Amino acid sequence: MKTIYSEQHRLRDAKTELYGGELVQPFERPSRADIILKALVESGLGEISDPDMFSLDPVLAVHDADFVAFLETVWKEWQKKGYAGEVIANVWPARRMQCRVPRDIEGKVGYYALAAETSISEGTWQAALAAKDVALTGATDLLKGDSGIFSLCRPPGHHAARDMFGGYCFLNNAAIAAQHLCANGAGRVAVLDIDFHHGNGTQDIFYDRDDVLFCSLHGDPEDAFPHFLGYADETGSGAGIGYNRNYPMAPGTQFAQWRDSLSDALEHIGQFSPRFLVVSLGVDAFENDPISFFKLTTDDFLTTGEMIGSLNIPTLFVMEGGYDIDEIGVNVVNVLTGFEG
Ligand code: SP5
Ligand code: ZN
Repeated sequence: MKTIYSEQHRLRDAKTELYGGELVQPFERPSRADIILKALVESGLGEISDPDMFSLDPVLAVHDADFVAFLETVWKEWQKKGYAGEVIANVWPARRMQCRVPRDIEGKVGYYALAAETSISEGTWQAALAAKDVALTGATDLLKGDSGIFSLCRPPGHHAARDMFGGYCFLNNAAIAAQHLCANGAGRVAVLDIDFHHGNGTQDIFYDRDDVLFCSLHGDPEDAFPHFLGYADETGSGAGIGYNRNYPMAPGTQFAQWRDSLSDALEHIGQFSPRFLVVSLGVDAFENDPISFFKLTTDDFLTTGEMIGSLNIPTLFVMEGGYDIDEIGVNVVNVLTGFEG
């Protein structure tokens, strides 16, 4: 399987994450991609290619133009204010307040943020642009006839909604790729999200559509980030009713139960019979992940890849989360190897 990878991911190197009331080194850091790349090379899974460059058009097909303009300019605007630190949201349009975009940059940050843990740093926008190129290059390869591609995106994307960043995500790489496949392949696309966290951004983007099926396996929002989306009764709206499926699971969930959810999701995807499958590939369901509570083992990721591969649908794997740096490489390689086998 071919991997698409860009060195530009290094430009996303924030110094701060708000965690437990402290500013800590972010869990989502450049070494994650280094370890994955190293494991891929050692596995001999396939060639590693640079991405092609794409315009903003495929981004604007899923994100609002004012949000994209905000991401592009926020660092400069923040600098202009003379702040010494990174961009962190500290106010929101909460219940019964005005949902208008304010003029002031601090107000804008709160308007477009869905969480405060994600600082915006110098270079974040450039890295996010490269990550969407990595995803779109993979999608283009699928359109050319490849049966499986790995887009090693960083920063991740699945929490980024039409007009919100957060959860370490800025542009929704998987949604941008899925929309590009829809627009150019003239067919239906399924998105399967196996990251530990609910793919709230992807759900938001496709919620009212019947040409994109979204299925997400994740920690119950009662107990896990993003807390305010991802319940089982969220099934879609309008034409999209029945085309959104959530599988929230409890703290301590082991593979026996997780694989039942995966089987159910794969059965629905099979019935939907999409032309392409996009997998939001997070490996934070791993037992040793520092911020998650599922108990999947390294071997379970191999089985997961095999199960996805048994669908026999051309598949784009898009990298999302996974924070146990030591094992992130082998866990990712296992999913891809299982898929190939
Ligand atoms: C792409 C992705 O995986 N984003 C995840 C963002 C999670 N950010 C909030 C983390 C809050 C962690 N609280 C967990 C406490 C564990 N003891
Ligand atoms: Zn995650």
